[in-house]
Amino acid sequence: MSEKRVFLALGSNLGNREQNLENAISALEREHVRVVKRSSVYETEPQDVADQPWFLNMVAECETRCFPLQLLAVLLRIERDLGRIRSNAKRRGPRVIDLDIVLYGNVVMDTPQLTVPHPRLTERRFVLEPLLEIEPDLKHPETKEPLSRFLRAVSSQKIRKR
Ligand code: A4P
Ligand code: MG
Repeated sequence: MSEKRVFLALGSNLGNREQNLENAISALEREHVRVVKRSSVYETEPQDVADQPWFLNMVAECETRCFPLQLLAVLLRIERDLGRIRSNAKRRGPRVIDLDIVLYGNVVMDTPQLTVPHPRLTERRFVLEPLLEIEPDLKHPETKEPLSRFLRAVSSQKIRKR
């Protein structure tokens, strides 16, 4: 299988957030997910969750030979290795590291384990802004709309470049 271009969103709002992002990037490289571009790191107001510390978020453009579900398994393993604890009580709780597949080439899929593009991509400034920082002309693979079109609607969400 040829190399696929994927965009991953990284987030952390627990512990040494900066270090957690760095550790995740190093772990990806060890797993043959080659990071070709990385956005700035942004400090971002929590969305859709109450009473949580602000996040550090960034997006990494990567090349990999992993199929989508293989890539997801790699991400879940890295989250676990970096000390993310999953429990029902803590769903959507503060996390050491969250790794999401934002885009996987032009793949569109919706299965119980994995939805690509990420279903909340267009509603989240903390994903859109770093994504468009590294690839300003990206289009939604399903609708072909320029992703930049969605920025205006999320402009009230507070984020700042580090
Ligand atoms: N899953 C499905 N699609 C994907 C995908 N494209 N990428 C499944 C990654 N995973 C995907 O994820 C639960 C399951 O989603 C995975 O096991 C996988 O099978 P999770 O990371 O355990 O769940 P979560 O993150 O606690 O909940 P959820 O609903 O996925 O939340 P989100 O959407 O990830 O949001 N605010 C700021 N400022 N910055 C943030 O980073 N993050 C969240 C979490 C909320 N608010 C935030 C931030
Ligand atoms: Mg996640």
